[in-house]
Amino acid sequence: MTTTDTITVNAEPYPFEFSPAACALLIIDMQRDFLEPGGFGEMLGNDVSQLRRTIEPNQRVLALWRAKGWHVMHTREGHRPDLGCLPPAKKVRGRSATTIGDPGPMGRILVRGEAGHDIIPELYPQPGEAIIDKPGKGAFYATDLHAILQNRGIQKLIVTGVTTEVCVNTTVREANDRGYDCLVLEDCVGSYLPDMHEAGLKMIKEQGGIFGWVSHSANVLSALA
Ligand code: TIU
Repeated sequence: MTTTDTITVNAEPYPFEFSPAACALLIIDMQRDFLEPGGFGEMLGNDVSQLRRTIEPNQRVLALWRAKGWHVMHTREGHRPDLGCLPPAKKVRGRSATTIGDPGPMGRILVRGEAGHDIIPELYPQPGEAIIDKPGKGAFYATDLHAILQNRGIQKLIVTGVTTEVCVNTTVREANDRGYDCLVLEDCVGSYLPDMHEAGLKMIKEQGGIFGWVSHSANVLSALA
């Protein structure tokens, strides 16, 4: 198999085709503050086990992409230490006593450079894998993701990470409007809220794949076997 060969993955609403040279694995916000017990997510009362079930399947897909030498990119949601890129509306939303920028269980919450903001060790980026720091839910807003993808000739994205209905969904919608085809792997994305996870996947694949495709990591692995 060469990087220009076309690979077909069984998916909904119909098979997803990609050539590895023009496709990136985009792992969304697998950050300690969202996933680890004792982090910001759990502090807000969320069940982090719903996100932690995505770690192993992500490790399998990531290991494969690395072994092949294909494009891997990671994102992190967070803000400058001076909070200059934190909209006041985002700071106060939720009326929580402790919010973004405040001291949290793993450093200042969602602030770049803090321990909780970083990616979990299980999926830690390797040199050469782009890390996109984003202030919003979508990975395209106020980042150089689109420029990097264009410069590398990437047209298709395999999207994993958290959470299904928030940062994954927003990123897939942003990508779709910019002309990218996205395949979301249902076992590699997760939400604190199982019903929102299901709804988030449905929204992507309904209406003929209105925002993209949905499949399972096992289908990607078998397509490459
Ligand atoms: N990464 C991401 O999805 N950020 C969130 O705030 N997600 C929630 O589900 N809250």
